[in-house]
Amino acid sequence: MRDITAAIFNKIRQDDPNQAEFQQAAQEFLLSVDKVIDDLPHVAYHKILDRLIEPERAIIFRVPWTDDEGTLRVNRGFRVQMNSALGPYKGGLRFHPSVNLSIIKFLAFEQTFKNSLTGLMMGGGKGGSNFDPKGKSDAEVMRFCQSFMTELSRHIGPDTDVPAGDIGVGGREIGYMFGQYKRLRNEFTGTLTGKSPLWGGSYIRPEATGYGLVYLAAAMLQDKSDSFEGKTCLVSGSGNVAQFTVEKLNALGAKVVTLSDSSGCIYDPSGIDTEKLAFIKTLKNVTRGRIAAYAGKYKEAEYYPRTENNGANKIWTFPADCAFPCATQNEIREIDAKNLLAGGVRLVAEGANMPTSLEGVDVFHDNGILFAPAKAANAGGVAVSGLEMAQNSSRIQWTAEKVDQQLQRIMKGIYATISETAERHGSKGNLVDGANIAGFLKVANAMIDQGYV
Ligand code: NDP
Ligand code: 2IT
Repeated sequence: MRDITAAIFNKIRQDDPNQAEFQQAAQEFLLSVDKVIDDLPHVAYHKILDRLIEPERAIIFRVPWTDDEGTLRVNRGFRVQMNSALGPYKGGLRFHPSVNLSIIKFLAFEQTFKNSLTGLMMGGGKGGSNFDPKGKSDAEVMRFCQSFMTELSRHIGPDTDVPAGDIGVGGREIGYMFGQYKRLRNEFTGTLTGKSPLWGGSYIRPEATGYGLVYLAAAMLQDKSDSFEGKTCLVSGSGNVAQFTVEKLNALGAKVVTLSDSSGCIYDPSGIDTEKLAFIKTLKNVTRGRIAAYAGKYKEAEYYPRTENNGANKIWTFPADCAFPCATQNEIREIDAKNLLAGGVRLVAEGANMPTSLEGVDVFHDNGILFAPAKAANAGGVAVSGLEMAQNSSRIQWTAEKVDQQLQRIMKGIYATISETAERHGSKGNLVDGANIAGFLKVANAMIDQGYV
């Protein structure tokens, strides 16, 4: 790295030595920016990197709630308002026991550049809690969401900060949080996205991340005069992003043979068709069961409980053409990337945020794999959130067809932007560089225009 980028990275390591995930996201970003920084003396002059790595605001708060036995429980809540150069802070809320400041900061940092790539006017933010929704009753989830929103409501608003869903936060949680926000503020505004289309949500928002991921990957294939027809695909996770990734891959003629959750994965060589996907949606969204039940119902499928098999993740060992990690960060490490190559994979597109380690990404780049990084590939979700904000501001609702058309336009535009940017800066085919540089330049120029704030 050049002196200026190395100094920033060292500062992060010194100031926040325990924030491994934030360091990883920042390192990946800085390695790309390093390739252009010599041509951007004004960016150095205005100390853009020094300012970008520091959240505009980070809020940490206590969330007390009562379980069904009447016992008081206490969780920790977070909202990191990373950057508002391009619009109100925008980004999801994650409820998962692993949530800490490092994870929320890395997600808010990524979100800033992802939102920039969508072309919509949104800054970057992220929040959440170490609350674990698994095994909790609806009433417990509601009381938690109400307590969480009671504090969060002081910091958000339709022109200030607009949260949405992420891991552990779907339509149910957004509904409870919206209800509490409305009650506290006595106003019905678009302060959260991912609402039900019955009361202010956008059509296609639930589908948007998975559909958008496949639209972007299809554009990559089209560039090589190829398509999804007849391709075998690995998808990890089994939540919101994974489900609609499978749905769109099936629609485009591909065959999906895997899904997973934190307990293990299933391999179904005959393909997860529409009927089987409907079973997954009920299992995960309604009865909130485990993926192992799939192999109980469909005898052609095998279930593999999660084990630490030399550090390798079983799901990436099956033969396929394409892989879509849609569960969580660092689910593809170096050994997994090598396993994917050995299994014949030629395209990897990230549905989850930072699912591939830096070493894993190097394996893909060194071997000419078509690789789409998260901040471009999964931007469809937040893009339709931006369209939900636009619909809320004008108090109208667009048809599903109109939103889907806009989503396709945005994802094709993102692919064009990042591939052209990579080529222009001497990194042809390296979409990590393309996404980081394109996302960064827009935020940097906006920050310069707005002075030292
Ligand atoms: P969901 O909660 O709907 O699903 C998450 C899935 O990932 C579940 O199958 C879950 O398994 C699995 N998972 C979660 N944590 C872990 C873990 N530590 N180890 C292994 N498996 C895990 O979340 P989403 O589908 O919304 O999110 C998935 C990914 O996509 C995340 O990285 C998120 O940040 C990203 N994303 C989401 C967007 C959205 O619009 N929702 C937009 C852009 C990105 P289990 O049930 O066992 O926990
Ligand atoms: O990571 C993400 O982009 C999301 N979880 C969606 C954010 C949003 O505001 O819709």
